[in-house]
Amino acid sequence: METIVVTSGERWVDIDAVACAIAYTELLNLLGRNATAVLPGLLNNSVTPFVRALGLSYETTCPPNPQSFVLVDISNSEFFAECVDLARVTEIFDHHSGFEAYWRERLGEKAQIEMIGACATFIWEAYLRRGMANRISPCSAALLAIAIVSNTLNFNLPLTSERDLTAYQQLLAHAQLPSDWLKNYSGEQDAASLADPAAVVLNDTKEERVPGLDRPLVIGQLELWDGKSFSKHHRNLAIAPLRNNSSPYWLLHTPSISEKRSYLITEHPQVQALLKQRMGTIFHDNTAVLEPLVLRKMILKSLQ
Ligand SMILES: [Mn+2]
Repeated sequence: METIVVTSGERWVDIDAVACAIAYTELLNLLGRNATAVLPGLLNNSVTPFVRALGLSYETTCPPNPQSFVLVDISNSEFFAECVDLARVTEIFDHHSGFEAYWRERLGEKAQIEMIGACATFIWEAYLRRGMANRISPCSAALLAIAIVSNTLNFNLPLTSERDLTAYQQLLAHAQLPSDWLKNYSGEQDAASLADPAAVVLNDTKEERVPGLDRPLVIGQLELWDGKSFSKHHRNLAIAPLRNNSSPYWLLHTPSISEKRSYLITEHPQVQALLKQRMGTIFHDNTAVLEPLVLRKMILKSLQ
């Protein structure tokens, strides 16, 4: 019997990857295909207890010998779930750049890689294309809706498209979410992040060479819905893993979604000077505020 595995990255998958894997598996099943969602690694803080309580249905290991693999929310094969056989990837949905040409050449129309706010939007559009919008389960609709809000930081990110907003509004009609869900969801996520900021930053750190620094710049990220809850105590915990990195140049980026701003923290005078020179960023007490909020990759781009 045919077996299709729908999966994403090996480690630290977020709500977008979880929602896409589960909802796309459901769509394939509705279409009479034998598909299984497989999420082998840890789910990150964006998959809060509220989300888990929706009743997530997935496997953590691959069934034996799948005929094909569908990848969601990822297109860099270096980070694919380890059970994926690259030769058997037949379909891919992603909204990260870098591998569009490769997959388009291999899979043609079956590679949907575009820079929009959330991969979940593509999955909902696939339901619409296949005429299955009215058959989606409340759980899958809720997962996709939450994923869109989470990945676009509540529609604040510049990548957010009209398609994300439309998909979100249509999904709400099927999702049966309580009216105060966002307050619950964001509160849970901040509480989890602030309970162990060092762990969050450690798992969300990127290192890149930038002109003007003789060692790589290490940028850690701690995403919060309400940055006002970020105290001096949390801040010291969050920068600890960055201070201990092999490169002396570090920066902590904390987007505060409800405030629609980003906080940048660095104690390094050379990093502060570089940000001032390239982005006009002014630091007071080793902290700078950017409005509206930005993405880490936008900061890195300005520094290149
Ligand atoms: Mn995503």
